[in-house]
Amino acid sequence: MKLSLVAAVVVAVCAFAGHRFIKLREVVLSSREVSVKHLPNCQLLKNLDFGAEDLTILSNGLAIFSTGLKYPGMPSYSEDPGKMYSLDVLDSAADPVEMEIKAEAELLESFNPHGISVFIEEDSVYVLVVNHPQPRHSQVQIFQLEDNDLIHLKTVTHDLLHSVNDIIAVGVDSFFATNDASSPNEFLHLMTVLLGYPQCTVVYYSPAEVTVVAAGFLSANGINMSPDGRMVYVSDILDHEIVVFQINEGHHLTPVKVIRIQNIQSDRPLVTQVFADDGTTIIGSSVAAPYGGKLLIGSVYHKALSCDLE
Ligand SMILES: [Ca+2]
Ligand SMILES: [Ca+2]
Repeated sequence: MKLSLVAAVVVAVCAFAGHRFIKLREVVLSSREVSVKHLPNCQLLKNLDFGAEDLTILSNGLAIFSTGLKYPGMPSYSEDPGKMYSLDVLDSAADPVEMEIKAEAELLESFNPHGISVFIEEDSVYVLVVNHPQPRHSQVQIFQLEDNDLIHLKTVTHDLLHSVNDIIAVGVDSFFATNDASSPNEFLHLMTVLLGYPQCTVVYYSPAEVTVVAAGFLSANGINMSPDGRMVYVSDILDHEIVVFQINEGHHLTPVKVIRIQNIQSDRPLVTQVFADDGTTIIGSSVAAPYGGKLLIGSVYHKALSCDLE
């Protein structure tokens, strides 16, 4: 009797492990083959040699890049602190220019920028930057843009903002933020991924209120907002989906749609693929933004690319 119980437990554990193994292969897209699809006139952007994990383009055509991210488990080819660059997308002859950051030495020396977002109020442009001064430590730095300089205004930290990847600003110092790990403890987060137990969150932050507004992501990464400010889009990079949320009162998010990105290499993909590369031109792309017929593509630790959208 005891023996059959042990055998049943062993079979159940093996079945679960097998199921998780197959699921994990799906999560990491282990069997995917990338077929190259290029756009016309793609050019690597000068000066961006250590990644441009995130970028955003203002309505006047000024693109802002966060570069030089050092992230646990990812390659990094520069020991220097991260930098911010800008590029006038409307000037086809222009190259990205380093932005001068006016801040205390401590921030400059440990600057490790990740996701970025811009908020415009009257004539002032505010740039909000996720920063990791140490591994697995997150803060949001708020700057004001003046000419090509970033004037430091404020540092935001909070226990709920523990593994921030990206933000979307809704005020000078209020934003939605994604956590790409369920915990700053690497082991605990890894267990949630291995067990398929989605625990990552989206947090709303304002000086008056900080709250989890959406949860249940395996790894919440990019976040953006519809132009009318009513919808928020969150990409879950391990679940291969984009969840569309409606913003409700109190900034709570109600899911309205999940866009599963599947069959992306087939003739009938559910999303339109405009660019794909096998790593020959750009490795590990993390962000893309269109402007005036151009598409800018950034990467976690490699280069950045400017292409014509057909
Ligand atoms: Ca962003
Ligand atoms: Ca990201």
